Amino acid sequence: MKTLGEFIVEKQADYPNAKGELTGILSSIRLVAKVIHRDINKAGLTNNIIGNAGSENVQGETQMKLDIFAHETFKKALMAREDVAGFASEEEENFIAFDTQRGRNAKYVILTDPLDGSSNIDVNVAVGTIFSIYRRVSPIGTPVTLEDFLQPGHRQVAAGYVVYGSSTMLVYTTGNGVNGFTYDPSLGVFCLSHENIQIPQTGKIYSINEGQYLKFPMGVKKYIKYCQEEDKATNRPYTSRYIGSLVSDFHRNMLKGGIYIYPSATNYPNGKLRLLYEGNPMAFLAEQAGGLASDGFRRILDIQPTELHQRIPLFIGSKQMVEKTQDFMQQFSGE
Ligand code: P6P
Repeated sequence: MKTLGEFIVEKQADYPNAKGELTGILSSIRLVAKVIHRDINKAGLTNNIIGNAGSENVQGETQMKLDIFAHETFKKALMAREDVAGFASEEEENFIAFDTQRGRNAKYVILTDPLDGSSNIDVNVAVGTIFSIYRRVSPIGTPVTLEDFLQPGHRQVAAGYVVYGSSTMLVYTTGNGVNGFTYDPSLGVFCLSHENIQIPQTGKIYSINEGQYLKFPMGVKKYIKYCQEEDKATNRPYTSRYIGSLVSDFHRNMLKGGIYIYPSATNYPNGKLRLLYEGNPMAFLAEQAGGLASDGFRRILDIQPTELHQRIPLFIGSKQMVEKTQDFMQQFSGE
């Protein structure tokens, strides 16, 4: 049994000039995952941390108490080690520069959705934490700038998620494949349980909120009907699974194959999900596992961000399934 800590140190040896900062960041994330795991698993017992906080985030979405708790936990863990120069979160309008001497001299910035799918907590459905790490582009020794966060996804140095489900798992990549670690609360360690995850090239599961069907572009409507047609040669009709939690739907598709789609819609002209701390990290993981992520036309990782919280349509999962959606989007574009 190999622990996450042993794995990180072992892999650091692959980067001779590494000074351990990325290792330090991953250790902070490991701690954050343990703390959030602990409190999510008590959510039903201690009412002071479930339900909404009576506030809204930058997107105008109601913040759940655990959203804010997860965000504050992440911020404190990063500030304690100062291995990052800056931090951006779904729960905070602007990025945070760690403007101390150690912070200014740090090489990396991190972006996170501290608790994705949090509206599901009160009904005991799995939720997740998503993170994305870049090397800063502004000069070392100065406070970070917005430019450090608005980098295309192909420049990520690491990305991952924690899924707080029937078990808590941390899944991440540093650009050399994807590995999954399952948390053993009795020992307080994450153990390597899913080495070198490879997403099947095709699958039988599609995840989309079909209740919004009438609002979707024609290409998406045509693809949904394609999934439902009878065709044994291509294993159709597919199975529809939609948990309402990106991390959970994506994690299942990573292991079993499948596609998750949150397209543009008349009520979400640019989609609902955010490019920087949902689309990009999941796209990095998908491609590292042999899958693909697109906005329906372009590779997610090639998109040049313009705003910290910008939204993006997301088609992500098994490579052949994402490519099929791109064919439909191309064929029916403009309809
Ligand atoms: P809808 C959760 O709010 C989230 O960002 C994803 O985790 C999830 O897949 C999606 O939104 C659900 O959105 O509009 O289908 O309820």
